[in-house]
Amino acid sequence: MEKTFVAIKPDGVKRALVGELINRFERKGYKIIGLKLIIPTQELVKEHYKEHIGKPFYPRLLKYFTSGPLVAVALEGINVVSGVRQIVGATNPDKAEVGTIRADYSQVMEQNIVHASDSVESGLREIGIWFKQEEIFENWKNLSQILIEEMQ
Ligand code: FUP
Repeated sequence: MEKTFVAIKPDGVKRALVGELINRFERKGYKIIGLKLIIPTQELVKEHYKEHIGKPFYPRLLKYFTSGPLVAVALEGINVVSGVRQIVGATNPDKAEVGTIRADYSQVMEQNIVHASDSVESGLREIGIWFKQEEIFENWKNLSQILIEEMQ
């Protein structure tokens, strides 16, 4: 089963949108396998965004991510990486399709409210960065999984 990493960024937490945003993923049927509130260290964010080191927007990105608690979420589901990226929408909220989280809840790319892994490999890598092994709970089935299995 595919896994992905989502972060409700500090602006999402400050705007009291945590429940609303997590609900978007839960109602699709994705299973939460990891969930916590965390103020990341600069080192953690540097590891997470290592492909952006040296880019002009990087210092601001680092400041934004460490500016307050964020909610780290690990999700599991069928094609969950691309499915979550669809729900989240394009990086720039101006370009994001109406109905996606970034289009509906944000105005600028620098505060685009959520992060979602962009590939299966990134998902596993990012879950490994943000969660300890004992913080991941995979060995249970949510209702969507049970219903999908019943049809097979
Ligand atoms: P995404 O995978 O959609 O989160 O996008 P990227 O990995 O390309 O960018 C990571 C974060 O850097 C974005 F959420 C917003 C920020 N960013 C900027 O602030 N300016 C840019 O030009 C590109 C990205």
